[in-house]
Amino acid sequence: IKHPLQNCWTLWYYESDRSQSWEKNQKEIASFQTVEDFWSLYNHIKPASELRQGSDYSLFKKGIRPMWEDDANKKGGRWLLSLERKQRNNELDRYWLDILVRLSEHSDELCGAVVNIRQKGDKIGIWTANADNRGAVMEIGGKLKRKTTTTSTHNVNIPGTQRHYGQNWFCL
Ligand code: M7G
Repeated sequence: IKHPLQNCWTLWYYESDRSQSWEKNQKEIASFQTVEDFWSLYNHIKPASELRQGSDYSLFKKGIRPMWEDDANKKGGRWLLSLERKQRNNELDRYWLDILVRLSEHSDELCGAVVNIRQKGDKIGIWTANADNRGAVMEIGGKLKRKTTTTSTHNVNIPGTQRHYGQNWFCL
């Protein structure tokens, strides 16, 4: 007997291809709804640290696209964990897996999580459902922070081109 999760989740993979729009480069890989199916998917794919630079994995509840335009994300925000370049070797995969297995703990308040593999430094984002629900947002951030060795928490308004993220995105 398999152990069901509270939600069905979908894994997406983004690979940069300049001939196509950002949205078209987001590819749905697979969905799962049990602990066992999560592990068989996880064991089958490359670890995030081995993806090509510029790629992302996103894990979102089934039916939510990993983009800010989706209705489920519009009112949300994100916690962002910015890693240093050297952390790709020994910490990135551990942080990402830890976040994946704990996503369902807050499933009402979370939409998903994203890992960006970038030359300038990898990032892990936790996308929350409603940035006005400050209590839930802070609780999620607190748990995330206790698990990782990052610097202090502060609000950010992401400037310039990323203004679409809105003012409700947080930085850890
Ligand atoms: P990123 O991949 O989140 O981070 O955003 P990066 O700057 O470290 O690479 C890069 C670009 O991808 C953005 O400036 C947007 O053009 C596009 N992009 C990223 N996200 C998350 C979205 C999204 O949710 N919707 C759309 N339409 N474009 C996005």
